[in-house]
Amino acid sequence: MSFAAPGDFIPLADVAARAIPAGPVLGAEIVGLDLREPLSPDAVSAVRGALLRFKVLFFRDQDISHRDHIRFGRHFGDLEGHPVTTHVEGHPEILSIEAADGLKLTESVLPIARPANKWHTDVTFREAPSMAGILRMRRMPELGGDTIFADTAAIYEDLPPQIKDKIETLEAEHDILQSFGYRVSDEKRAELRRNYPPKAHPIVRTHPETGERHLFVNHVFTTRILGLPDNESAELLKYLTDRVKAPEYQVRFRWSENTIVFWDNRATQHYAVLDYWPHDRLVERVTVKGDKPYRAPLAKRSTAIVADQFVEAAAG
Ligand SMILES: O=C(O)CCC(=O)C(=O)O
Ligand SMILES: [Fe+2]
Repeated sequence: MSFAAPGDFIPLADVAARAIPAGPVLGAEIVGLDLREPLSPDAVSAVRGALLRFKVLFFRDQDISHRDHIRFGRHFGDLEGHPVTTHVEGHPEILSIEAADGLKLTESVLPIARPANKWHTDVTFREAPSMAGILRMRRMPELGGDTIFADTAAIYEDLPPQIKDKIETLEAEHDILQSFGYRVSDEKRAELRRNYPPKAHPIVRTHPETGERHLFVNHVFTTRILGLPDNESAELLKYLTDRVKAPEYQVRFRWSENTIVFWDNRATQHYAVLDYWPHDRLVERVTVKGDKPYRAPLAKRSTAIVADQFVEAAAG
Protein backbone atom coordinates (compact mmCIF):
# COMPACT_ATOMS: atom_id res chain seq x y z
CA MET A 1 0.00 0.00 0.00
CA SER A 2 1.34 3.40 -0.87
CA PHE A 3 -0.18 6.16 1.22
CA ALA A 4 2.30 8.95 1.53
CA ALA A 5 3.39 11.99 -0.34
CA PRO A 6 6.47 13.86 0.89
CA GLY A 7 5.58 16.14 3.75
CA ASP A 8 2.25 14.49 4.51
CA PHE A 9 1.22 15.33 8.01
CA ILE A 10 -1.71 13.18 8.99
CA PRO A 11 -3.85 14.06 12.00
CA LEU A 12 -4.82 11.11 14.18
CA ALA A 13 -8.52 10.90 14.98
CA ASP A 14 -9.67 12.43 18.29
CA VAL A 15 -6.24 13.39 19.64
CA ALA A 16 -3.83 16.26 19.17
CA ALA A 17 -1.17 14.11 17.55
CA ARG A 18 0.10 13.68 14.00
CA ALA A 19 1.71 10.94 11.95
CA ILE A 20 4.47 11.95 9.56
CA PRO A 21 5.05 9.10 7.10
CA ALA A 22 8.67 8.01 6.99
CA GLY A 23 8.52 6.50 3.54
CA PRO A 24 6.13 5.32 0.85
CA VAL A 25 5.79 1.75 2.14
CA LEU A 26 5.81 1.72 5.93
CA GLY A 27 6.77 3.73 9.00
CA ALA A 28 5.65 7.03 10.50
CA GLU A 29 6.92 9.39 13.13
CA ILE A 30 4.27 10.29 15.70
CA VAL A 31 4.45 13.79 17.12
CA GLY A 32 2.33 15.38 19.82
CA LEU A 33 2.25 12.60 22.42
CA ASP A 34 4.13 12.62 25.72
CA LEU A 35 4.77 9.03 26.76
CA ARG A 36 5.60 10.06 30.35
CA GLU A 37 1.84 10.37 30.83
CA PRO A 38 -0.74 7.56 30.63
CA LEU A 39 -2.50 7.70 27.26
CA SER A 40 -6.23 8.46 27.12
CA PRO A 41 -8.43 5.72 25.57
CA ASP A 42 -8.70 7.92 22.44
CA ALA A 43 -4.94 8.22 22.22
CA VAL A 44 -4.51 4.45 22.62
CA SER A 45 -7.01 3.89 19.77
CA ALA A 46 -5.25 6.47 17.62
CA VAL A 47 -1.81 4.93 18.21
CA ARG A 48 -3.17 1.43 17.59
CA GLY A 49 -4.79 2.62 14.37
CA ALA A 50 -1.58 4.31 13.27
CA LEU A 51 0.36 1.13 14.07
CA LEU A 52 -2.00 -0.94 11.92
CA ARG A 53 -1.69 1.52 9.08
CA PHE A 54 2.03 2.35 9.20
CA LYS A 55 3.31 -0.91 10.80
CA VAL A 56 6.15 0.83 12.64
CA LEU A 57 5.94 4.06 14.62
CA PHE A 58 8.74 6.33 15.81
CA PHE A 59 8.40 8.61 18.86
CA ARG A 60 11.38 10.93 19.30
CA ASP A 61 12.62 12.67 22.48
CA GLN A 62 10.75 10.53 24.98
CA ASP A 63 12.87 10.61 28.13
CA ILE A 64 10.65 8.13 29.92
CA SER A 65 11.23 5.95 32.99
CA HIS A 66 11.15 2.15 32.98
CA ARG A 67 7.68 2.36 34.51
CA ASP A 68 6.47 4.65 31.72
CA HIS A 69 7.86 2.21 29.16
CA ILE A 70 5.98 -0.69 30.78
CA ARG A 71 2.77 1.35 31.08
CA PHE A 72 2.93 2.34 27.43
CA GLY A 73 3.26 -1.33 26.45
CA ARG A 74 0.37 -2.40 28.68
CA HIS A 75 -1.95 -0.02 26.85
CA PHE A 76 -1.74 -2.50 23.97
CA GLY A 77 -1.87 -5.87 25.77
CA ASP A 78 -0.13 -8.13 28.27
CA LEU A 79 3.65 -8.14 28.27
CA GLU A 80 6.09 -11.03 28.05
CA GLY A 81 9.75 -11.67 28.84
CA HIS A 82 12.26 -13.69 26.82
CA PRO A 83 13.79 -17.14 27.50
CA VAL A 84 17.37 -16.11 26.55
CA THR A 85 17.84 -12.33 26.34
CA THR A 86 18.73 -10.62 29.65
CA HIS A 87 16.42 -8.09 31.26
CA VAL A 88 16.80 -4.83 33.14
CA GLU A 89 17.39 -5.45 36.85
CA GLY A 90 14.10 -5.35 38.73
CA HIS A 91 12.07 -5.27 35.50
CA PRO A 92 11.62 -8.73 33.94
CA GLU A 93 9.29 -7.08 31.36
CA ILE A 94 12.14 -4.99 29.90
CA LEU A 95 14.77 -6.75 27.81
CA SER A 96 18.23 -5.25 27.74
CA ILE A 97 19.86 -5.70 24.35
CA GLU A 98 23.53 -4.70 24.20
CA ALA A 99 25.96 -4.26 21.35
CA ALA A 100 27.29 -7.53 20.06
CA ASP A 101 29.93 -8.25 22.71
CA GLY A 102 32.81 -6.81 20.68
CA LEU A 103 31.73 -8.82 17.69
CA LYS A 104 32.42 -7.47 14.22
CA LEU A 105 29.96 -8.80 11.71
CA THR A 106 32.05 -10.78 9.25
CA GLU A 107 31.11 -13.80 7.19
CA SER A 108 32.70 -16.16 9.72
CA VAL A 109 30.77 -14.85 12.72
CA LEU A 110 27.48 -14.67 10.85
CA PRO A 111 26.08 -17.93 12.27
CA ILE A 112 26.66 -16.80 15.86
CA ALA A 113 25.73 -13.14 15.37
CA ARG A 114 22.80 -12.08 17.47
CA PRO A 115 19.41 -12.71 15.90
CA ALA A 116 18.83 -8.94 16.04
CA ASN A 117 21.54 -8.46 13.42
CA LYS A 118 19.75 -10.56 10.83
CA TRP A 119 16.34 -10.22 9.23
CA HIS A 120 13.68 -11.59 11.57
CA THR A 121 10.27 -11.33 13.13
CA ASP A 122 10.56 -11.64 16.91
CA VAL A 123 10.03 -14.95 18.72
CA THR A 124 8.30 -16.86 15.92
CA PHE A 125 9.42 -20.00 17.79
CA ARG A 126 6.52 -19.33 20.15
CA GLU A 127 3.09 -20.82 19.61
CA ALA A 128 1.83 -17.22 19.76
CA PRO A 129 4.63 -14.85 18.66
CA SER A 130 4.53 -11.34 20.11
CA MET A 131 2.09 -8.76 18.77
CA ALA A 132 4.55 -5.88 19.08
CA GLY A 133 7.94 -4.75 20.21
CA ILE A 134 8.52 -1.36 21.85
CA LEU A 135 12.18 -0.46 21.74
CA ARG A 136 13.85 2.45 23.50
CA MET A 137 17.31 3.72 22.57
CA ARG A 138 19.48 4.09 25.68
CA ARG A 139 23.02 4.39 24.39
CA MET A 140 24.07 4.68 20.79
CA PRO A 141 27.12 5.16 18.62
CA GLU A 142 27.70 8.58 17.09
CA LEU A 143 27.18 7.07 13.67
CA GLY A 144 25.42 3.93 12.56
CA GLY A 145 23.32 1.43 14.49
CA ASP A 146 20.18 2.08 12.42
CA THR A 147 17.32 -0.41 12.43
CA ILE A 148 15.62 -1.42 9.19
CA PHE A 149 11.99 -2.54 9.06
CA ALA A 150 10.26 -4.33 6.20
CA ASP A 151 6.57 -4.71 5.31
CA THR A 152 5.73 -8.42 5.01
CA ALA A 153 2.32 -7.71 3.43
CA ALA A 154 3.99 -5.82 0.58
CA ILE A 155 6.41 -8.74 0.18
CA TYR A 156 3.53 -11.24 0.01
CA GLU A 157 1.56 -9.06 -2.40
CA ASP A 158 4.43 -8.96 -4.92
CA LEU A 159 5.10 -12.71 -5.01
CA PRO A 160 4.47 -14.32 -8.40
CA PRO A 161 1.03 -15.99 -8.64
CA GLN A 162 2.47 -19.49 -8.98
CA ILE A 163 4.45 -19.04 -5.73
CA LYS A 164 1.36 -17.69 -3.98
CA ASP A 165 -0.55 -20.77 -5.12
CA LYS A 166 2.24 -23.06 -3.99
CA ILE A 167 2.51 -21.62 -0.45
CA GLU A 168 -1.22 -20.99 0.07
CA THR A 169 -1.77 -23.89 2.46
CA LEU A 170 1.82 -24.76 3.42
CA GLU A 171 3.22 -24.48 6.92
CA ALA A 172 6.80 -23.93 8.03
CA GLU A 173 8.61 -24.91 11.19
CA HIS A 174 10.13 -22.29 13.50
CA ASP A 175 12.79 -23.22 16.04
CA ILE A 176 14.44 -21.18 18.81
CA LEU A 177 17.62 -23.28 18.58
CA GLN A 178 18.31 -22.23 14.99
CA SER A 179 19.55 -18.87 16.31
CA PHE A 180 19.72 -18.75 20.09
CA GLY A 181 21.09 -22.33 20.18
CA TYR A 182 24.55 -21.05 19.18
CA ARG A 183 24.82 -18.71 22.12
CA VAL A 184 23.96 -20.87 25.14
CA SER A 185 25.47 -23.76 27.14
CA ASP A 186 24.60 -27.39 26.37
CA GLU A 187 22.45 -27.45 29.48
CA LYS A 188 20.51 -24.33 28.50
CA ARG A 189 20.11 -25.70 24.99
CA ALA A 190 18.53 -28.89 26.37
CA GLU A 191 16.21 -26.80 28.56
CA LEU A 192 15.18 -24.64 25.58
CA ARG A 193 14.51 -27.80 23.55
CA ARG A 194 12.18 -29.08 26.30
CA ASN A 195 10.37 -25.78 26.83
CA TYR A 196 10.24 -24.64 23.21
CA PRO A 197 9.66 -27.53 20.83
CA PRO A 198 9.59 -26.40 17.16
CA LYS A 199 6.29 -24.82 16.11
CA ALA A 200 4.51 -24.95 12.77
CA HIS A 201 2.98 -21.72 11.46
CA PRO A 202 1.23 -20.99 8.16
CA ILE A 203 3.58 -19.43 5.62
CA VAL A 204 0.80 -17.04 4.65
CA ARG A 205 -0.45 -15.30 7.76
CA THR A 206 -3.67 -13.28 7.90
CA HIS A 207 -3.32 -10.24 10.11
CA PRO A 208 -5.94 -10.60 12.87
CA GLU A 209 -6.82 -6.88 12.83
CA THR A 210 -6.34 -5.66 9.26
CA GLY A 211 -7.10 -8.85 7.32
CA GLU A 212 -3.98 -8.25 5.22
CA ARG A 213 -1.95 -11.29 4.17
CA HIS A 214 1.70 -11.47 5.21
CA LEU A 215 4.62 -13.66 4.24
CA PHE A 216 5.45 -15.24 7.60
CA VAL A 217 8.85 -16.94 7.37
CA ASN A 218 12.22 -15.52 8.45
CA HIS A 219 15.94 -16.31 8.23
CA VAL A 220 16.47 -16.50 11.97
CA PHE A 221 13.87 -18.99 13.18
CA THR A 222 12.30 -20.76 10.19
CA THR A 223 13.99 -24.12 9.61
CA ARG A 224 11.96 -25.93 6.93
CA ILE A 225 8.73 -26.07 4.99
CA LEU A 226 6.63 -29.01 6.10
CA GLY A 227 5.53 -31.64 3.60
CA LEU A 228 8.20 -30.90 0.98
CA PRO A 229 11.38 -32.91 0.24
CA ASP A 230 14.43 -31.38 2.02
CA ASN A 231 16.02 -29.87 -1.08
CA GLU A 232 12.76 -28.34 -2.32
CA SER A 233 12.00 -26.99 1.15
CA ALA A 234 15.46 -25.41 1.43
CA GLU A 235 15.25 -23.83 -2.02
CA LEU A 236 11.76 -22.38 -1.56
CA LEU A 237 12.53 -21.19 1.97
CA LYS A 238 15.65 -19.39 0.79
CA TYR A 239 13.71 -17.71 -2.00
CA LEU A 240 10.96 -16.60 0.39
CA THR A 241 13.20 -15.43 3.24
CA ASP A 242 15.46 -13.52 0.82
CA ARG A 243 12.57 -11.32 -0.43
CA VAL A 244 12.85 -9.14 2.68
CA LYS A 245 16.28 -7.96 1.52
CA ALA A 246 14.81 -5.89 -1.31
CA PRO A 247 15.01 -2.21 -0.29
CA GLU A 248 11.63 -1.56 -1.91
CA TYR A 249 9.90 -3.16 1.11
CA GLN A 250 11.91 -1.33 3.74
CA VAL A 251 12.23 1.78 5.81
CA ARG A 252 15.55 2.52 7.51
CA PHE A 253 15.33 4.32 10.83
CA ARG A 254 18.10 6.55 12.11
CA TRP A 255 17.88 6.64 15.89
CA SER A 256 18.41 9.42 18.37
CA GLU A 257 18.71 8.83 22.08
CA ASN A 258 15.38 8.39 23.91
CA THR A 259 13.54 7.49 20.76
CA ILE A 260 10.88 4.83 21.13
CA VAL A 261 10.12 2.57 18.18
CA PHE A 262 6.88 0.56 18.21
CA TRP A 263 6.48 -2.15 15.55
CA ASP A 264 3.67 -4.50 14.66
CA ASN A 265 5.47 -7.83 14.90
CA ARG A 266 2.67 -9.55 12.95
CA ALA A 267 3.24 -7.30 9.95
CA THR A 268 6.99 -6.70 9.74
CA GLN A 269 10.53 -8.00 9.93
CA HIS A 270 13.45 -5.97 11.25
CA TYR A 271 17.25 -5.90 11.12
CA ALA A 272 19.54 -4.06 13.53
CA VAL A 273 22.49 -2.91 11.45
CA LEU A 274 25.79 -3.88 13.11
CA ASP A 275 28.05 -1.30 11.46
CA TYR A 276 29.35 0.55 14.55
CA TRP A 277 31.81 -1.96 16.03
CA PRO A 278 33.77 -1.44 18.29
CA HIS A 279 31.41 1.25 19.61
CA ASP A 280 28.64 0.65 22.02
CA ARG A 281 24.87 0.49 21.71
CA LEU A 282 22.15 -0.38 24.22
CA VAL A 283 18.43 -0.70 23.65
CA GLU A 284 15.61 -1.80 25.94
CA ARG A 285 12.53 -3.65 24.73
CA VAL A 286 9.05 -4.12 26.11
CA THR A 287 7.21 -6.90 24.30
CA VAL A 288 3.43 -7.20 23.89
CA LYS A 289 2.03 -10.75 23.74
CA GLY A 290 0.47 -11.88 20.50
CA ASP A 291 -1.88 -14.55 19.23
CA LYS A 292 -1.49 -17.78 17.30
CA PRO A 293 -0.90 -17.14 13.59
CA TYR A 294 -3.58 -18.38 11.16
CA ARG A 295 -4.41 -18.11 7.49
CA ALA A 296 -7.95 -17.16 6.54
CA PRO A 297 -8.99 -18.60 3.16
CA LEU A 298 -8.92 -15.95 0.44
CA ALA A 299 -12.68 -15.95 -0.16
CA LYS A 300 -13.35 -15.03 3.45
CA ARG A 301 -10.65 -12.43 3.71
CA SER A 302 -11.78 -9.02 4.84
CA THR A 303 -10.34 -6.38 2.60
CA ALA A 304 -11.27 -3.60 5.00
CA ILE A 305 -8.25 -1.95 6.50
CA VAL A 306 -9.58 -1.11 9.95
CA ALA A 307 -6.70 1.26 10.50
CA ASP A 308 -8.30 3.80 8.19
CA GLN A 309 -11.08 4.55 10.62
CA PHE A 310 -8.53 5.94 13.06
CA VAL A 311 -6.64 8.14 10.67
CA GLU A 312 -8.17 11.14 8.97
CA ALA A 313 -7.51 11.88 5.33
CA ALA A 314 -4.12 13.39 4.59
CA ALA A 315 -4.18 17.14 5.01
CA GLY A 316 -3.77 19.20 1.86
O1 LIG B 1 18.52 -3.27 18.34
C1 LIG B 1 17.63 -3.09 17.52
O2 LIG B 1 17.54 -2.07 16.84
C2 LIG B 1 16.60 -4.18 17.29
C3 LIG B 1 16.80 -5.30 18.23
C4 LIG B 1 15.79 -6.38 18.00
O3 LIG B 1 15.85 -7.14 17.08
C5 LIG B 1 14.66 -6.44 18.92
O4 LIG B 1 14.63 -5.70 19.90
O5 LIG B 1 13.76 -7.25 18.67
FE1 LIG C 1 14.07 -8.34 17.03
